[in-house]
Order: sequence, then structure tokens, then C-alpha cells
Amino acid sequence: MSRFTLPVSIFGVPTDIGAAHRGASMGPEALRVAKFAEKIARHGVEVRDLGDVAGPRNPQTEPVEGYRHLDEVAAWNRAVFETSAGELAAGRMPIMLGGDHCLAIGSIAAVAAHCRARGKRLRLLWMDAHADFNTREITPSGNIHGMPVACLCGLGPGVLVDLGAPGPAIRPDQIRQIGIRSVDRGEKRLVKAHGLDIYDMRYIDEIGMRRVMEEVLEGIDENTHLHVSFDVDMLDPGIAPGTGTRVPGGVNYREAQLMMEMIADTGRLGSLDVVEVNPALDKRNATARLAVELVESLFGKSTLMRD
Ligand code: Z70
Ligand code: MN
Ligand code: MN
Ligand code: MN
Repeated sequence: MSRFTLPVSIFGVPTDIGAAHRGASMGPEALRVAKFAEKIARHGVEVRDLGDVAGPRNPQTEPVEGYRHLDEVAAWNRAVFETSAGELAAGRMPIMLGGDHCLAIGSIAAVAAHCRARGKRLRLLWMDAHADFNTREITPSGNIHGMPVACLCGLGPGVLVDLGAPGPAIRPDQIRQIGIRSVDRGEKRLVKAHGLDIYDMRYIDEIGMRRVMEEVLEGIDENTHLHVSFDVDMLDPGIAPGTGTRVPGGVNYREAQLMMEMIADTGRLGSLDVVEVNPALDKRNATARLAVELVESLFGKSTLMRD
């Protein structure tokens, strides 16, 4: 069974430039070893692997004025923006294999520019243990992978905020965050001030993943472009140990499958990031393999489908 899906272009972004732990730079190869392209191709999708984009090495320096590696983060994100924008313009679905989550600034800025040019409505599903809404004033670490949502909303340095077009790429009301269970002190105040829609683990426990996803997907129509930004640390560390910032009490296997299946059913998936896979911390590539399995569900794999 194959519902209509755009042809897919996957590309790797082998860097951990925005993170504290080294190793997410090996994420693209771990996902390829887990047969990312081959497995989604089984669901009737045309898939092309563009290889990896290039960027500066990780200098492993301390934060300067609240940002660690800002110049390098900007360089990598410009490369991501160009690649994503090119694939979207060609009528293809870009899938970014990270790399750490700072790279979603570039991928989502490209999607936002694409949607604006075509009069499409953008909805961003941010699957993560973290809100990623820090700024240089409130960050506990200086790590820019804790800041991409803020940057996309216009809170951040010009080199990141103005990547696609001047000003914010996206409004908070276009974002739904799911799986959240770690928000820093100053960050809590900021997400409230900006009205971010956060489906945290308590809410998931109380009302259940089915209703959470119904709420998250409410109001999407034929004109909606869905972007899924999947930080694998959303998943419970028991099933996804290969990531740099493990937080207990995450989304379990069945909940994660249901999320992906319900998104697949909308038929509106337009672009995807898979980030924060860190093979140096993993057990036998389990996290990359699970991520691939979940992405298969996102492309329509279901129990009763014909092989
Ligand atoms: C913390 C910070 C973080 C991962 C984002 C954690 C950031 N909020 N970690 N994604 N994996 O340092 O800003
Ligand atoms: Mn993240
Ligand atoms: Mn995270
Ligand atoms: Mn902008």
C-alpha cells in the first residue's frame, strides 16, 4: 500500500557543532548503516541519497558571549539551508540526517521560505525531550542545539535568525512540541511568554498519545506543509540510548509508532529532520535502527500492509 508521497532526497550533515557531547557527527552514517534509504524505498517512495553536506570542523572551544561555535554553526546552517531549499524547489521532500539539532534552523528556515513563496501553511511538529528555546542570556551551556526554536522565532543572533529572510522564520502558533520533559529555568519563562504549545510528558500520560496527536494535527488541510523535526532524545533512553542528552521518562515504543502512523495518515508530510543520533553512546546501533523503523511508519508502514 502506498499513499501519494513526494520523491525524497536524503542528505547527511555530519557535525556535532551545536552540542556538548561529541559524536552526533557520526549520525548520518549510523542511519545509513541502518538502511534508512532502502527501508523507506520499500514503501513506494522514490529515494535519492545526496551524500553529505560539508562544513567546518568542531574546534571544541568555550562559549563566546553566550554562544559556542557561532560562526561554525552559521556556516553549517547555511549549507543546510541551500540544500533543503534546492530540494524543495525541485518538488522533492528533503530529509536531513543530523547531526545535532542546531541544524534545524537551516532546514526549517528553508521550509518556511518555501511555504511563504507558495502560500502554503506551515505546521512544525517538534519532537524532543527539550524545548530548545534558550537564548544567549538564559542558556545554561552556550550550546546552540538548545536554541533552534528560539532562533526560528526571531530570538537569536542575526546570522541565524536572518538565514533565509530577515526576521523570524516562523511564529510560535505554527509549532507543536511533543515529548518535552526538560526545560531550563529561564527557558520556562520564555516559552510561556511566547505561548509555545507544549505537549509535555505529563499531558501525554494524562490524556494519551492518540488524543495528543489528534490535537497536534487539528486544523491541518490540503494546503498544509507538515515539517517533522525528530530529536531522538524524545524517545525513552531505555529504547534509544544513543543520544547526547538522555532524559528519563520519554515516549515509549508504541506511543512513538502511533505518532508516526497518525502523521502518515494525514498525507501532509513535507519535510523531516532526524537529529541527535550519537553512535558513540549507542548500543549496537539500536537508536539509529529504531529511528529508521519509526520513519518507515511515517511513510506508511503498517501491520496489515501487503509486502
Ligand atoms: C539544555 C541546554 C539540548 C539536546 C538540546 C539542553 C540542550 N536545555 N540538548 N538538545 N540534546 O543546554 O540548553
Ligand atoms: Mn532538540
Ligand atoms: Mn533534545
Ligand atoms: Mn529569517
